[in-house]
Amino acid sequence: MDREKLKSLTENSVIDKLYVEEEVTSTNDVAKSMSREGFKGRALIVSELQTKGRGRLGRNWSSPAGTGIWMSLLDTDTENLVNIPGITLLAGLAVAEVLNSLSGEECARIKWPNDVVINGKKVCGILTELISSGTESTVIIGIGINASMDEFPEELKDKATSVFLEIGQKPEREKILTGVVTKLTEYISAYKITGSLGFAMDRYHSLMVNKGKEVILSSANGDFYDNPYIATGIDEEGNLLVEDKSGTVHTVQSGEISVRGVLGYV
Ligand code: BT5
Repeated sequence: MDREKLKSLTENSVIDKLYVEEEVTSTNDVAKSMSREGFKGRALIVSELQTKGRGRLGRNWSSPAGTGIWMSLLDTDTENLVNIPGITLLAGLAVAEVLNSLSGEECARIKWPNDVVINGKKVCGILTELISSGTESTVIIGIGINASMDEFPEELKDKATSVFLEIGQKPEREKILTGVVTKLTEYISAYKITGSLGFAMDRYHSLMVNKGKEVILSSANGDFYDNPYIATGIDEEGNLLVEDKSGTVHTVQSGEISVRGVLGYV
């Protein structure tokens, strides 16, 4: 990552601090340490390689060197942040919009709650974490975007893709990163002011890949519900709305449930 090409982020006060690293365990871990050491403000940590990239629920995030955008945005100004899952949705929206403006088409879609997909495969995953100590808290938004890899390890082949494989150009990672961080910080400001996702709802719904589709819900402890449901959209807090066979609408929170399509991942 070329630090020079990212300097507009600090010059335009989108962020207060920029850390460009060669190798870290996880950019979210670096952000956590900074928060514990008393950092105040908004910082971006980006690394060429993560040796222990993390997904949700302790899952692994493959983060090979030089081919992806592995980043965390840390924000200690959380007083007016009503709802952390909403931030994940805004991050997905920002990534999908930036990838679509790069490709000139609406090919990138959001799979609620934390994936961005192109042609049914995952190009980006998001891990939002909240660190609290006493009355202070910090939100850490970890975003992984597969940028220029031309192949994936066996276990990810069917599920993962990259901007290069789908859009056909080796993207300038700094350009995507600058676009995503600029958009995301604007969205977070709007979210803090309005206290709701209302301002982003129409755009979110137009890019939501599972809207109007049959979905299968499953919980972490293996309980299954009355599947399949129809995903009808999100509410202003970012919960998923699903309709069961009798037409009753249920509200699903992101922490408690996995969602997949009837025929597979999407
Ligand atoms: C996620 O978790 O999708 C969140 C991923 C967040 C990664 C970023 S990178 C910067 C920051 N630092 C971190 O340590 N993490 C964040 P989840 O929904 O649990 O999905 C994880 C699953 O995605 C894995 O179990 C694999 O099946 C799959 N996977 C792993 N690596 C992938 C990759 N590079 N591309 C696509 N899918 C991947």
